[in-house]
Amino acid sequence: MSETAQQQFTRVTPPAPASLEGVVPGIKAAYYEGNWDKLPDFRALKPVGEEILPSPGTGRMAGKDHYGIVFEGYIDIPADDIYRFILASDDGSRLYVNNRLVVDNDGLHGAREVGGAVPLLKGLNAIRIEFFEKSGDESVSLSAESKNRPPELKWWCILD
Ligand SMILES: [Ca+2]
Repeated sequence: MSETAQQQFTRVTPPAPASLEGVVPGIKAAYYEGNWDKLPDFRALKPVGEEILPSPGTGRMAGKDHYGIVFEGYIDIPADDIYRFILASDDGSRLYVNNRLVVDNDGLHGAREVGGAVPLLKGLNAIRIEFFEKSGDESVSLSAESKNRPPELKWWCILD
């Protein structure tokens, strides 16, 4: 565990986790179309479709060019701890945990992993991943590790 993560743990009060009530397995993927060189402001755009995926991935946009995906859901964290998330993508992506930016992997690039650490409480914690693909190869995935017990990433989301 890095020194930065230890310092963050002492400074940051982890937010209260959400409850399991009213959630279903999977993560919500909202699809967007556009030709970008970096992540757009998705909140100002209208999605062209939505579906629930077992975990973050290119879903129904696989093989296409010029698109973006916003993933929203929760992960079930097994114990209070500092978790290091590794966000891999081609092209750019960002990870927000409990509305806080944890990993910035934005820009045009081939498959690239960027990590970031955050203290989390046991239970459901909110995840938002923004991702875009310009052209060529494409991928997006998230993994996590911790000093004690690496979590299996089980995804949950709220149905509209
Ligand atoms: Ca690409």
